[in-house]
Amino acid sequence: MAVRKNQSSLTAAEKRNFVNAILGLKRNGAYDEFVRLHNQFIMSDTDDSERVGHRSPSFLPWHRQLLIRFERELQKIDASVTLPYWDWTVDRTARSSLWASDFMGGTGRDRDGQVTDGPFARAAGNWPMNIRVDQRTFLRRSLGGGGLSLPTRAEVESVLSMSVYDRAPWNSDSDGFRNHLEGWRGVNLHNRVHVWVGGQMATGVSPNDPVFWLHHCFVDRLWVDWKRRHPNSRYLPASATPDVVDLHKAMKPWNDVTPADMLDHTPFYTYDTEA
Ligand code: CU1
Ligand code: CU1
Repeated sequence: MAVRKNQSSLTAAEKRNFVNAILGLKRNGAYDEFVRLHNQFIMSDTDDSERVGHRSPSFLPWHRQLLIRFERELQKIDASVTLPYWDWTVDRTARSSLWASDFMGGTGRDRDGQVTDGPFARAAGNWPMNIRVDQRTFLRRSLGGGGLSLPTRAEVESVLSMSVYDRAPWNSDSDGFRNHLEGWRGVNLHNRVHVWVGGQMATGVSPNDPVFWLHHCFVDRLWVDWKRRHPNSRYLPASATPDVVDLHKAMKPWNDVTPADMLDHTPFYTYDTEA
């Protein structure tokens, strides 16, 4: 069984294997297909029409399925690899080992945001931006730009304490666990981290930055934590609702995966510190 670990506890070899598997997917084209798919859904997910990946109850199961598929692709290259998670309540500065040159590489340079060290730097030659929203063909970041700070543990706790999964209008206005975690309301957890990293992470082509997977892995882990704290809470909506994915409706673009299929993660993977 695949065990997903905290990125800060990975050995040098585990980091190298993860990076090499990602570079392998970039070379064989599978990586960019994930970027394209993600951007396609960001562009079509809106508050007042069909929404699947974002601004909607299925934000969590949709990204869980995306991560499972990505992790499977990595494992085709190296069966030992699992997705690590980035606990941004703990590793909360640009000096974290997450951003060292043996892993994600660091922030971008002042002039144009270009990441200049690590395996995904332009100079390394292995990380062209093929699926992009502008002409810039290199990975960009501005860690902590704009004076933003990452969410704190207390802020995470305040969101985990919400017992209702989601509520009408089932979009970015909703008052419930999903929308506060996604970040359109309240303290803003998930969205804020995208903006804190900056560069491509603040756009629809955010998976161009490999830290996307570590960020979403932690968001997924928070959903696991929430479920354990609220054993009587359920995914909502439970029945057919216009424009959103109810418990038993398939999530595009996958015709055979519903939120109900994603509620229990343990057939697919577990987290290192689960009780
Ligand atoms: Cu997303
Ligand atoms: Cu995201």
